[in-house]
Amino acid sequence: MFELPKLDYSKSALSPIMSEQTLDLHHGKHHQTYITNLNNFIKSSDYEKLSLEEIIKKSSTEKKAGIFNNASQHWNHIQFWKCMKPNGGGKIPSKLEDRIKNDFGSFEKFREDFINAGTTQFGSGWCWLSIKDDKLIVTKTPNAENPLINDMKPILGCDVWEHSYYLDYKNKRPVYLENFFDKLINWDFVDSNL
Ligand code: MN3
Repeated sequence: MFELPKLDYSKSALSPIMSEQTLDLHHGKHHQTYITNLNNFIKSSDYEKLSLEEIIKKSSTEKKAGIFNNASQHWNHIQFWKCMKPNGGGKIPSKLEDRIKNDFGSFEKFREDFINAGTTQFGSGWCWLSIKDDKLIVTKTPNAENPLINDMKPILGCDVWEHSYYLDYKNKRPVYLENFFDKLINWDFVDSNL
């Protein structure tokens, strides 16, 4: 049985960049619903004993959409909450900065690529910084999809489903992404995923 993880910060701690109301709904309702659905789907099946990552890969291969969508969204949100912290953004650890400069040319280029990926994801989905073949890469995915199924290791993800920003930013997804990037990202957590 999977359970809703506690946040490392209070629900008002990211305000006004991400409001308490958004976190209440997003963490307490949306994320909880994915977990409830996932638990119901895998109950008494051969998925029940697997780890979350194993469930994601197996359900993707077997095209079990109900299991995949809810398992992948559970993984995505666990990481998303950890990718943020109060007074985030700012200086990034030098090991991560060096790799970003090496693989994107500059930190600014990486920032632009990441925000652009989130902005251009048509409809619901995610934008990511992942490791693929030992290189950092920015991608976007639709709906619940996680880069894990394409042999990438996501180290930073941003939720661009409307439930993630509509209360705070209405239709202005790019403004949400800029604020997420500049004021919320927990770079120490991203660095720890390298
Ligand atoms: Mn979400």
